[in-house]
Amino acid sequence: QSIPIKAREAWTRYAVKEFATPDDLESLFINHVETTLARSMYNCDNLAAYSALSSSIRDKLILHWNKTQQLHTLREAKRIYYLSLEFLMGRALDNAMINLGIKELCGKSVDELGFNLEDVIDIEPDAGLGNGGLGRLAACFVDSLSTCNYPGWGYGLRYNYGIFSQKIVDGYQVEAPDYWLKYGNPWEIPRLEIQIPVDFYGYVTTVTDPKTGKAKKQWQGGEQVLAVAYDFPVPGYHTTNVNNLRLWSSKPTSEFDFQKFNEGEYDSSVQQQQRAESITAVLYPNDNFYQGKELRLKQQYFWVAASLHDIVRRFLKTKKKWSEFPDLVAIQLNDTHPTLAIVELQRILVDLEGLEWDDAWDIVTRTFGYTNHTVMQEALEKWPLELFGNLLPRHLEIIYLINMDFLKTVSKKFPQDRELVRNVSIIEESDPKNIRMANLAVIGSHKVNGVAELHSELIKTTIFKDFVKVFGPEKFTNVTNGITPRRWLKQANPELTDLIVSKLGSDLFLVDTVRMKQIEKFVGDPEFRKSWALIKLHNKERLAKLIKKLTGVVVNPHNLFDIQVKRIHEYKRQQLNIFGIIWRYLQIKATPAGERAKKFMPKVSILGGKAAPGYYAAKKIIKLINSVADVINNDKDVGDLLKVVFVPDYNVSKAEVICPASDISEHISTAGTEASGTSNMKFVLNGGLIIGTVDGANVEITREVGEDQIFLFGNLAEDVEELRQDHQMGKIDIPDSLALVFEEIEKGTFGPYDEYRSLIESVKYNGDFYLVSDDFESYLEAQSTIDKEFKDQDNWVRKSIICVANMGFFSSDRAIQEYAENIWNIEPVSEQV
Ligand code: IMP
Ligand code: B1N
Repeated sequence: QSIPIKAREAWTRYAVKEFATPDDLESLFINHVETTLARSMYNCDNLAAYSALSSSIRDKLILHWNKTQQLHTLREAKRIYYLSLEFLMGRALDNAMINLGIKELCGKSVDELGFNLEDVIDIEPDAGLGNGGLGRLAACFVDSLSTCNYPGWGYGLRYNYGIFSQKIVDGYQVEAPDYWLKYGNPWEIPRLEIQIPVDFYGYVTTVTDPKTGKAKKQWQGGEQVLAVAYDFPVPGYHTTNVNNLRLWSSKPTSEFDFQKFNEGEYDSSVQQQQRAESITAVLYPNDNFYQGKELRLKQQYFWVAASLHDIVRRFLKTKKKWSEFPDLVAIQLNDTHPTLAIVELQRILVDLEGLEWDDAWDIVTRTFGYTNHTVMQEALEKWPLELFGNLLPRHLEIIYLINMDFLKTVSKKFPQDRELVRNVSIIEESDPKNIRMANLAVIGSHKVNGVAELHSELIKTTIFKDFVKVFGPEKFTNVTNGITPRRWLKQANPELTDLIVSKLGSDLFLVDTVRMKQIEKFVGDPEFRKSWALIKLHNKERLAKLIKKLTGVVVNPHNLFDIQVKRIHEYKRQQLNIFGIIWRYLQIKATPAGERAKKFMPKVSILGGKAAPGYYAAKKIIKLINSVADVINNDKDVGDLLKVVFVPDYNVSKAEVICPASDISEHISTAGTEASGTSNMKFVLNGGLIIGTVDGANVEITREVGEDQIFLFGNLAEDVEELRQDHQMGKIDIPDSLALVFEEIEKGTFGPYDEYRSLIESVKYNGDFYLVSDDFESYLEAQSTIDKEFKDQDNWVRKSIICVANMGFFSSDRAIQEYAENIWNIEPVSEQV
């Protein structure tokens, strides 16, 4: 309901003004301390200061948010809705201050009021609503959508518990729950009035449509829960555009069962309530792995149903014809997790809105785009038909109909090819039968994209090769991932940012990153190189301090920092890294004490990352890393020549300290397995070089920065299949170096061998699926080249500068612009027009 015209003058007169000066901010801050928090200057700690500052900034964001949304609504601009089960946002305060351009102002005010801004920033818990790359990509994308003035919303789930926090106890990973909302969340706007009912289970009936007199299907749900909206404003940089991230929280329809309550059955009376609330209780902690749990499917439908309801409601307000839906709405599926949205929209259009099937399907396919993030078999979602049909009976019917239509056209086009038909079917005719979500996503979208060039080529020749035959290659495209330079350069590395600003004369390169190219011309300036090197040293000192605090290990910031931080996964091959470290250790030990200092580059190996709680091999890798660290760090023979550190509980805010501090970072997945990788981009953007395989975005990074700036090794993707087959036939060749490493582990140097037996045997006897034995020698060779090159510090700094200068391509702004132009067909909207 809007305000009558005659009252609007008063509204305008008393319109809320956003703070603009330190004075304004201080008064607002105190106001929040005294009223919002009900505290005073006598009991205001860092946490209260964080809440008050964040609430003050939130007020500003909300004003911008309102203006932005009004503008987009008024213009009837086409919006992109980015559906992702994960948004790994990290902290919001620092980022909000930077994007609004008020960090200095805030620093002054906070100081005046008796606080230190860095301490206040550090209080904030990470919003860890994601596992790794896929979730952080979604977070970078919403930042870029806002910065580039695109009308775009993210839709996700508001998990009460994000990704678990990792403790290391006796070298083992121990998981602790991450209750990130413990002290409330000043960044969210609860929309308690937006409550969308979502049905599960039940049955399908046939009813007569009163309008047409025709029979039609109707789903009668058996269990209902409510989806409550929580909005997170997403500010852009150098713009007042603020987009929205809407996260859904589940809640029961009626508080609890009164009948049971009155009958004295207190326990069972609250069961229904708990069932509803459990839907958004916790994020599934798997990365690149599919686990067919019913609760996960419930999460997916709950989120998809609420989001589509919201999107459709917003569209209906425009009073446009259904056929125009795709002109106002684009929906991007972040992996197959939201694929049910395709079915749900078809259901809304046919069952609820009464459209003809084919007209509805045309609208659906013009609306959706699908991004694939992995070709790993164990990550592909395949829901058992029974489980699916029980939870969503009408959706199963609709899937059958979609599949029937689709297979009919395929059979017509390829009458002889039974195998093709079998492969592209949504239903896997296995026992028990499965629903292949990737097939459904391809069939229901107008564009399918991979996330790096190599990966986008691979999906066309592997998992989707039959779909290329059916739809032609044009349906498949590439959008190489990117990262936001606001968080990953300006926020994480303020010193380097300032240096670049001082040379380029402005910070425009943070929104137009190809401008960074211009710093390449200062590579010959010794003063510039000196400043560059000094900043790297400062960043390494900052990390050394964090390492000391977290692990007690003292590392020398003048030594080579070699970093591998990412989820622990066999395909990412942390085992290759740790085997290499053991090799290096053995080499040091085998060298006479007097010659060691001359022969070895002093080095700090830093690893970090979480293993999925149920992933046995990954947990063994963590244990091995910690045991090896223990032995090496306490070996007097080694001293400063080699230190090994496992950083516990790797997360976004730690990444912001770690990424600027590398000399070398490791991106060493088996070729063809890492779809893109995005931390590779973060490290290079901060002036670290890379050791890597010819995989994912490493390929394009090499093209941009030049082969001399990267240390590539290992077999190529095109050779992987054959090597695996050789292994299967018993042809496995363990090089002497690796055999030596294995012997040392077998000897018990790092604890009882039984602990690591499975890790070694998977290489020696179980087919070495990840090609550790094939790539080990060439890995060591690349490492030895790094040692040599790092000696020439000046030359190293030149390479570092050339890297940063040429990383402009990897901005998520560029990625978002490609999506906008080639997939979404949306335009930026700005007030100035
Ligand atoms: P929704 O589309 O109802 O979710 O509204 C999102 C936001 O867009 C609202 O909070 C308003 O700020 C804005 N908005 C929605 N409808 C209108 C309108 O008719 N005129 C101007 N702004 C609107
Ligand atoms: O997505 C990132 C890529 O940079 C990485 O290479 C890729 O591994 C990652 C199921 C996934 N792919 N698949 C997942 C995550 C959670 C889950 O439940 C799969 N994550 C990726 C961004 O494109």
